[in-house]
Amino acid sequence: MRRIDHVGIAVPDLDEALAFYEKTFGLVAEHEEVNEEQGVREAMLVPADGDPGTARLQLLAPLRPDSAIGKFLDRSGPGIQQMAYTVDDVDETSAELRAKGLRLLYDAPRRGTAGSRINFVHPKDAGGVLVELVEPGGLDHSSD
Ligand code: MC0
Repeated sequence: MRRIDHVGIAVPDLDEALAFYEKTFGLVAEHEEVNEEQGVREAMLVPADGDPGTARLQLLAPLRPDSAIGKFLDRSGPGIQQMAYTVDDVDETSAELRAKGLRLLYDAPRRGTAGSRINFVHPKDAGGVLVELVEPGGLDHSSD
């Protein structure tokens, strides 16, 4: 693991949440995207004048009620849904974790934010936390 990549928060309404985080904590969106496969509209937030290498806050709003975020909101309400780590090679890290007996959700990595490659560790194998592994893609800004 390189660093904490982002903490993901499930929200019912992305625009409302963006306004709340900017007004309350001075966090602004550096990137917004719809990911149809994941069933989310999402935004990555950073402190307006913060350290460029800082971990991001990700706001995740559901595109459909039967999506991962839709189900999470239904069951738990808004709140922290995932903890994501930056990795150099998501295939390699997934293989290492599988060898330690953890269940990875996908056989092969899928597409995440900004062209990243992602996989997840099942929350039941990680102390009740949904862990995302992120291999940054070409649009990554966090090491600028
Ligand atoms: C479910 N559980 C969780 C949890 N979601 N525990 C902690 N954190 C979560 N986020 C618990 C349930 O309470 C339940 O516990 C048990 O896990 C099994 O639940 P389930 O009925 O199988 O729950 P489902 O159907 O909601 O599926 C959970 C699962 C799903 C993690 C498999 O959410 C999933 O596939 N997630 C990966 C994709 C994802 O999260 N996409 C959205 C972010 P009990 O004790 O009741 O048995 S997209 C994203 O993140 C991308 C854009 C990116 O960053 O690049």
